[in-house]
Amino acid sequence: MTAEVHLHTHGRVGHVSLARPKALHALTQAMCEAMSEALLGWRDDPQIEAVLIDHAEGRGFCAGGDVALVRRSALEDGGAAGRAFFFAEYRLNHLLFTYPKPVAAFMDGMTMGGGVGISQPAKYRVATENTLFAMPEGAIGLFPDVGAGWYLPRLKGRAGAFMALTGARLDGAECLWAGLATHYLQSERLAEAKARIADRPSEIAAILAELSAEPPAARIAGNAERIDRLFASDSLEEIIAALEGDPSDWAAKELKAVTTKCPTTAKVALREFAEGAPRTDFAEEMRAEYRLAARMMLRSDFAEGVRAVLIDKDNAPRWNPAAPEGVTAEALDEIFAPLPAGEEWSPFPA
Ligand code: QUE
Repeated sequence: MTAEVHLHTHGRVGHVSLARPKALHALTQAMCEAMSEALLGWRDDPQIEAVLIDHAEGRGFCAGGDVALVRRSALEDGGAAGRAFFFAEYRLNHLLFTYPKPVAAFMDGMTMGGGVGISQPAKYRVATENTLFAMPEGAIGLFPDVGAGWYLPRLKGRAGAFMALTGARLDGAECLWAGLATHYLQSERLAEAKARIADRPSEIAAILAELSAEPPAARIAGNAERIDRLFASDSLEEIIAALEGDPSDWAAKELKAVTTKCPTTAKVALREFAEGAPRTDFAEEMRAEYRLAARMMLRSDFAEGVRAVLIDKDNAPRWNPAAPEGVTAEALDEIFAPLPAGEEWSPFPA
């Protein structure tokens, strides 16, 4: 057990509350395993009707995963500890995706990476005026994981490709517009919402609807047409050419966002989304993403990206390859290749 996640029941509701405030509740392996153990117990407990996921103290909701540990593992133990973390995290993601009881996730703050993986599989996804939602892995040379290859290509138009390639941060109103959130509440109503759900877990939908607020206008809606047009291709070079050819200030700003991120991350994301879009089995998605994680965590871009963003904070990563043209189809094939038998990801046994 770990003190970094609080696990309680209130009447007929299981409550998962992230409690690692010094790291903005970024997920560790111990947190993932403790959450999974509780969720498996509640799944099979007829006294439990629903589950709530939120953060306990300080700012929320969940900034990602334990990338410092993964980086250390890549440099010091060949990646074994990093793979063990992703294996446990993706099992939690899949358990939530297949959970037979309603889950409500409260994305009241930063919701990045690992936080996306534990909120998107929830039936009810609550955004607030504090929500900042992103898949920013291009900044650290990783790739959009935790099921992003399932969720993002299912968003309308090319919003998913736009988010992965630019690392765009969506606010709560934009999350509601995109379908990443199902409800928008003022954060001051969250305590009442959770208390009423704990009291009447069969009425989650009505409770959230009743406490919902009118969100402000979603800025991204005004850019949807050009997102769909300029990010239409599955080729990174074609997307960059389209942005270069557009005269708007918006395109110039997004071109800079795309071209300062890791080129290998961008090409992996576009292929990941193309392969993930037609899938019918989420376990297949997580098996594919685990292969990507096992390869991407060992590349020098990941050590360099975490150094630049989280360790030295100079925000000046030196990517290798540095340009899209340097990322070959052969290099991608190696990143996407199956793992040796016995090393592949698998979900919890049914
Ligand atoms: C891109 C990312 C991550 C990030 C910053 C990026 C990420 C992640 C964290 C993070 C932040 C605070 C912590 C922590 C991790 O930051 O995935 O442990 O305390 O986990 O620009 O992908």
